[in-house]
Amino acid sequence: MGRNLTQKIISDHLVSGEMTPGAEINLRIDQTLTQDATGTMAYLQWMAMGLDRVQTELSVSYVDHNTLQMGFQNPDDHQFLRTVAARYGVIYSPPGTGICHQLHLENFAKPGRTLIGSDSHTPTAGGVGSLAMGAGGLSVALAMAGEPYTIPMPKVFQIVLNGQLRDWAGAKDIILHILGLLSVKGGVGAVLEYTGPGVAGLTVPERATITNMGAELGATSSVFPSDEQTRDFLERMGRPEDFAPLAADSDATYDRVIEVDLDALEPLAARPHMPDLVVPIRELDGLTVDQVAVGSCTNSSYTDLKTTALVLRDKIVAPTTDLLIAPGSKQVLKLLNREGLLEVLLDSGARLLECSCGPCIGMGGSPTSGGVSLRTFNRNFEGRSGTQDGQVYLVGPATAAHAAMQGRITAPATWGPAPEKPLLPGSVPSIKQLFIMPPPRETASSVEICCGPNIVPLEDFTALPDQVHAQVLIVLGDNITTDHILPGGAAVTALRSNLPAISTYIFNRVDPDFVNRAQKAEIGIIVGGDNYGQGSSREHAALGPRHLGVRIVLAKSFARIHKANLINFGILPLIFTDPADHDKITLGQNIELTCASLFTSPKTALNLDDGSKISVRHDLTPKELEIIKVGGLLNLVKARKK
Ligand code: MIC
Ligand code: SF4
Repeated sequence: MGRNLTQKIISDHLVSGEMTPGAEINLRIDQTLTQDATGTMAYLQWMAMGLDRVQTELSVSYVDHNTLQMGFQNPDDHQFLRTVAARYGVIYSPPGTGICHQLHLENFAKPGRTLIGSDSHTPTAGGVGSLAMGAGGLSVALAMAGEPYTIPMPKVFQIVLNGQLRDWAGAKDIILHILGLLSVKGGVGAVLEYTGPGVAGLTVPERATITNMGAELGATSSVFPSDEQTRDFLERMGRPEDFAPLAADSDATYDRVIEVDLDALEPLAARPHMPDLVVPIRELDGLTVDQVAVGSCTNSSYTDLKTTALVLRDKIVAPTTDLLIAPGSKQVLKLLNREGLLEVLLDSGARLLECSCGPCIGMGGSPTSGGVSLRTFNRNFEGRSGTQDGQVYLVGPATAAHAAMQGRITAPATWGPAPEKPLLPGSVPSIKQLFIMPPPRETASSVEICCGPNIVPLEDFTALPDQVHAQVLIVLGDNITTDHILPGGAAVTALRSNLPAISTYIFNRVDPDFVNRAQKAEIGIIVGGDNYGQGSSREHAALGPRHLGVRIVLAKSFARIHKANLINFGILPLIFTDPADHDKITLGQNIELTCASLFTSPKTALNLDDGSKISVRHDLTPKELEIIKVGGLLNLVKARKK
């Protein structure tokens, strides 16, 4: 029987396990990436493993999230990351070089390779046919140690693209359309594999926009075949030797088939405050726009910024609107400069930001109180922009540029004829010299690792007691994001290397009394709804609660990366047997659980202090149970080394 592309890459990298959806598989990982906000923790964990040199084909440490350097904490992090990279054989990308996913796509991603990254948008590399997945920092550290990466074998959804994009519709509208169809949890447990006649017409930057936002569907990964577009892109990037053709067999089968008619697509937006609240732009006609931001790992390629520039050529941004532009990499910036487009953007009144994540994670660029912000980004969760009541709409670059010019959203029918699709120029400037290559193994051992005072080694975590008496610390609804659990923004993100300090921010935007309650209770339990922990890969959303004594999260269902992070740090993810029981639990209630029973049966009962019982279950593998029992994966790794 024919195989789809996902199955081919998985079987090429399968170390053990059965390729049956849901069964545990272990994959050999070729490449890893980290970014600064998750990287310090990842490398602290790597160092705790006591190894000498990374074992992967390629590992890169990018600094792109927090580059503000307000105070010593953040530059100390960068210095730590630079010295760790040199010491252990990792390539270092200094602050200002660009956003990890854009840089990885341009410089390192290869068709058919596996990549895990301590960032949820790592699947961007699926645009060149890598099987790329977001993971917690500890999982990435283990992959750097040469350990296989464990995931449940994903289902594979075939997304058949028919026809071609027309008028002002762009790649962002394809993925927004799919988000509208499937919802923010519609991709959980699946890889989205793109096929069909519409694929050939999409360039790699367009494909990368689509695979990037597969993360918003909760998908394990998203992947495009490697074809003539891929060859063309890799040639322009100066690395033709990295091309390899790759496609599904013609008789491949899939777990689900979703057809998308590209001819019928029009510019779309995701309304506040979820990426799946998708509406046509024409329905937002007339909405006043206070801020427009173009950039992020979703839409910061040269072609995205060229689209923006073509709309703004000889035009001026509306006086009531602030236009921010963050190019995805220095290569993009150099190209814009070389092609005369930087001048177009600057002359229009756009503000040029550093090549970094910037406003996407609240590093400056927050909108006004209650202000409407149109962003070419991938997440519009409440408060993520840094303005709690900011109204963030996710759009493509063409919509963003028109709104910046008009100061309001206008119907695409009034925009006039769309320009020809922008393409990368034939020759592209290299920025390879900006990556700091690690010294050879023989000299690397003499590199001194600089560890500033805000960098606190990870504490030891205790094993799970057989019997847990816990207090309900918070009861939450569906789709709680990791931004709810631990906000981004400059002030909080500067503390990513200091667990005791950052833990004081857990749930602070949702319930400012949470930390206080958690500190008083000896052991805590968090109660969530469906898709608990969607969004980022930040381990701190598991580590913080663990530091505050949380040992159980009971939810209707979990997002993949966050669930793995909970397990990695010894927090038990339990599921309601009957989701309706969620409403029976109240804040402050005490519960009792015989954890020992979970090791013999996946079902058990929670005893509530009003005398009632609630049936709960887990879907953990024997290995995951063992990790939780000993108090976390690092404990297990250390125990095995002894
Ligand atoms: C995000 O987009 O939410 C982030 C910031 O890139 C996170 C990582 C982090 O919190 O450091 C992600 O997507 O994993
Ligand atoms: Fe950076 Fe935003 Fe992309 Fe996260 S989603 S990696 S914060 S640009």
